[in-house]
Amino acid sequence: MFRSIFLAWLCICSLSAQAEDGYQLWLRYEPIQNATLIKQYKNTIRTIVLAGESPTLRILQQELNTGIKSMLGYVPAVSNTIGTGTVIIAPLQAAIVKQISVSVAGEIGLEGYIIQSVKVNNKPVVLITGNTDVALLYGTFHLLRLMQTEQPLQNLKIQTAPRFNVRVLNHWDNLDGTVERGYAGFSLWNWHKLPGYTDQRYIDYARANASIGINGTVLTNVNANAWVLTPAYLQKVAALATIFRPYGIRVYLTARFSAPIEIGKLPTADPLNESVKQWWKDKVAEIYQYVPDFGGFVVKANSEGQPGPQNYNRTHADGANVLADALELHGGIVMWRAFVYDDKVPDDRAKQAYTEFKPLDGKFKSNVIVQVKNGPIDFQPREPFHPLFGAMKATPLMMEFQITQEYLGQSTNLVYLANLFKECLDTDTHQIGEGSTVAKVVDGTLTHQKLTAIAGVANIGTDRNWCGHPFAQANWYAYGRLAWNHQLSSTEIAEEWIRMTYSNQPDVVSRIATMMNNSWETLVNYMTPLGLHHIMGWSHHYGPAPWIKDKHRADWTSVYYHRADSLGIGFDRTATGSNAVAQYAAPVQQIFASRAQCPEKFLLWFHHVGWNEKVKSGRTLWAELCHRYYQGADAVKDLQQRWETLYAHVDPDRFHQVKQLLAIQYDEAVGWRNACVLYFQTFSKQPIPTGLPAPEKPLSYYMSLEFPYAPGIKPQW
Ligand code: BDP
Repeated sequence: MFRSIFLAWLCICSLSAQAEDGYQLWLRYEPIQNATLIKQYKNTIRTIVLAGESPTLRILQQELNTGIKSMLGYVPAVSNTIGTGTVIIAPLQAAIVKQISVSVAGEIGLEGYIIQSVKVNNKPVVLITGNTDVALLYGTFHLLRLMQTEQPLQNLKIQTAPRFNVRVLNHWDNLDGTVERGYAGFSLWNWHKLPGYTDQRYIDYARANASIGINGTVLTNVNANAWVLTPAYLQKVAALATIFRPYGIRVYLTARFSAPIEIGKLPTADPLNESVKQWWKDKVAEIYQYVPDFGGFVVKANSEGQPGPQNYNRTHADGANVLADALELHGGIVMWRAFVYDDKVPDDRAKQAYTEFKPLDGKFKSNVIVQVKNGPIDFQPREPFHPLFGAMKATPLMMEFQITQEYLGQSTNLVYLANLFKECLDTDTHQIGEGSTVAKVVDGTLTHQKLTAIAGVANIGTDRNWCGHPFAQANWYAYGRLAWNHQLSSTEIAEEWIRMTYSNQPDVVSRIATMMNNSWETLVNYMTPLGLHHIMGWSHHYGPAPWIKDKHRADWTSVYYHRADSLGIGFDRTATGSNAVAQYAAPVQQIFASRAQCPEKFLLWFHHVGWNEKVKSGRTLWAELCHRYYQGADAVKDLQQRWETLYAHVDPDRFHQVKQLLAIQYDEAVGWRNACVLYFQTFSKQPIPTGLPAPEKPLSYYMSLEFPYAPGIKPQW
């Protein structure tokens, strides 16, 4: 009897209480708890005066209604008269704004906005203004964010404009619905049901992106399929573009370089061939028929087996310029990737992009931007910045970060990537004297570039919570916020996100922020400490596999990168080795090349270090390596303990999800630690330092592990 009453009660509860499934992301608009703020907000937002009418403004109004209803319990009335507590939302050119004395400092462009507390007829009002409706939408999201994070709405004087013109997500989504390096389910784009059926998810996706200022989406994988450029697909692409447009989001596609052959039936894709040129012109004109504000192409050419201009003995510039020519007429751009390397080239992989692209500086058309990964190898847990940043002074370069955690624990590890993004952006390239940070290179200020862009490889899929791991949402969020303003600190961003996603309680915010802030360094320690890189599982990149060797491509093996031998470990990239350091500006070169000055986080990236050489801690390299691995795994235990203290402060659904994932992460961290320490021990021939517990299983056990279910693997049963 008692049991059935209890079950009935459970059922009612689960029906009435909305499950915290993560779908709302950071747009949860939880009711405000602080009584003083409730009063202040209610006084500040009584009515709305909205100048104009457009799909974007309708979205804006809807968002405001949803947010305020949910946070404060009412829908502000829309009015034509201005009184105390009016929020005026109107473009700078509107008559109503011209009457108000708004101070605009410098340019705010088409997307920047102003939020100001002003007086109109002596009545205190809040003004949100900008040059376009999308700017007003961004401003509205900002106002809502201030409330979500419980900030005062008094004396507002905000003016902000994005640091990059183009702020895109790169979806590595295949036309068959799979996602290359996707760990959150399948592709959002349902090519089968489009264009007739447009999923609510597309709208929610656009809304989430607009809330953080992302203004472009590259729908398809860089390993491109030419079919997306055919009319059958273009009408589907057009349906998505129509949904995204009022949110200020443009659609881009990846262009397969051999498309003129594959879908154009031409005998060649040689970029200097007249029929090929014409084919691209016609194709681009056709795309614009479907999508009048099409953003342009992303191209991966002559890399990892993709076709490209070099198949015809032409340069990357020749290739990019043909597409750029076709797009120029319509205002589109080409994002041409510098992620190129070839195992037939006998040089250090870390050097190849620079070697190929640096001589092409100044040879690209003005609507081409070269897309460079943050580091010279490939989205490793930690890399030094890519030497191309600052080196191509006459070419706009854009940043490519990977938000999806291909090499950083996929969707089982809690890793906050803003710290990684910031470390790279804040590094000084010294290319035009001191202060030439990577951020200044890519935001165009260093070399006065007009076209600026940033890309993040998306971590989004059909999983209910979008990103797989509840904390992976923070990486999407942080990417967007940094794309808008790279000067925000990673802590600031984490705290904003926590307040919107979990709680505004200061001690909860600080406890979760501490977990997030330590998470990246922790992962680096248990995976690739001291500058190690690319020692993960073959092809799926899951789990440790420093033993990989003798494969058809040396540059895809682990031994190529760690170079462990009886004397020591690490890749000598100084003048006695591959001399990759020479690709950096002199002051940076000097530091990286010096065994004493090289930051320890990059030690084994640049140096082959003897097992018994001393490092900064006073330990030998071998002892330090072991300590780092153990420290990393122990720090995951610490993350688990910290999460336990949040039990009463986090909803049960997400609490248990994260708890389970942290337990998996701990096992994985211990696995990494044991496998790597035991494997490197076969070279160092030294015991694991006293005090560190010996791995419970022998190396052979870790080497025998297989992961047929690792994401992206096609199992052979
Ligand atoms: C590598 C990924 C591969 C991508 C490639 C790229 O493993 O799937 O195609 O990057 O960025 O890290 O093109």
